[in-house]
Amino acid sequence: MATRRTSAKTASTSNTSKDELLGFYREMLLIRRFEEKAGQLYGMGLIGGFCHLYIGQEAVVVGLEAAAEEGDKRVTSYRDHGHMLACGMDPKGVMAELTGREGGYSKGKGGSMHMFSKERHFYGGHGIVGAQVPIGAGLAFADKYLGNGRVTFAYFGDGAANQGQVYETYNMAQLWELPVIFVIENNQYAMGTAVKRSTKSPNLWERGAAYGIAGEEVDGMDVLAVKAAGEKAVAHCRAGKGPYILEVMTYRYRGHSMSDPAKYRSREEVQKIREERDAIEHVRELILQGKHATEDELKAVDKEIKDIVNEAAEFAKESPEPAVDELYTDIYAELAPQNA
Ligand SMILES: Cc1ncc(C[n+]2csc(CCOP(=O)(O)OP(=O)(O)O)c2C)c(N)n1
Ligand SMILES: [Mg+2]
Repeated sequence: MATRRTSAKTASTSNTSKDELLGFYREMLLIRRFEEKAGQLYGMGLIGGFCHLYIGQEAVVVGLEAAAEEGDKRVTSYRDHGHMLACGMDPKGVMAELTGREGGYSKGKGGSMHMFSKERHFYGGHGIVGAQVPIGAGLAFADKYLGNGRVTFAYFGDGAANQGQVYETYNMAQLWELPVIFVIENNQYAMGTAVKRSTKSPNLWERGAAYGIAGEEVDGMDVLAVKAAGEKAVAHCRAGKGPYILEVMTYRYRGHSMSDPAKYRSREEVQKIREERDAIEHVRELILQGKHATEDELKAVDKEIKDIVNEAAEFAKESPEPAVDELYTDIYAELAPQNA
């Protein structure tokens, strides 16, 4: 069994290019600005219910999407806006869903935690902690059955990693050698509970060893390291070697959800990570140091991203609320007649 710990602290920058670095910068910035805007719209009362922002964790999805190929699948928790943007879903449709409007991905009936895209192979958006993990294995089971070479990314948090269904899934996934990458987004907290208060064993990825599942820890604030680890995991799955676990060490800058007063950690703790470890700043420095772009060129990218996000917010505000008779649609699946 090949469990091993790679402190992929800083993946070599020699394996990257100007285009890739600028692409990472753009994609991570899109998520951050989108989430900041969602926070504003929430504050204005335009978004209701729960809203869990992804700010701070951008390098996780952007790095892993760079390792994915067309047709690969992804499924995640309620902290899902970043995953949707990173896999190519339209910011307008995501924002309109957040505001509960007809133009949203679930016609305004799902909200932040319940969006799907068949076209982009995004399977939600799940509010029940850990529930997406067996669903991820199910998606991978279908792909293995069809023999189509696809891989599923099943994302979950450090808190979810203590859920029983995760371990039942590990067992089945390894038994059936399913092409699923279990991505533990270890952002150090489950609501207000720090990992060290909930978890005795320090390395969550190592728990896969009990099932013979290979895995490793990854620096989730370094998008190049995440991509490199993702490529390794994808190659493992596509070679038919079964599941793989990536424990991606990251940090969320905002509260658990918009209603979190965040009394369980100090402002200094958050500030220190923002200043010293920020994934977007890291890529920005690599771009400037490598002279891949000037400050002015990066400012132009910032402006372009701001415009995309503003357009998404305008679209979300202008889109009408769903009609009342939409209450009765999309409840039951349309079943195809059997043996008719
Ligand atoms: C089965 C279940 N138990 C409890 C909750 C309430 N709850 C929502 S999020 C959360 C914390 C999960 O933390 P983690 O898995 O680390 O994900 P993060 O929010 O940090 O992304 C809890 C306990 C829930 N939604 N579902
Ligand atoms: Mg967490």
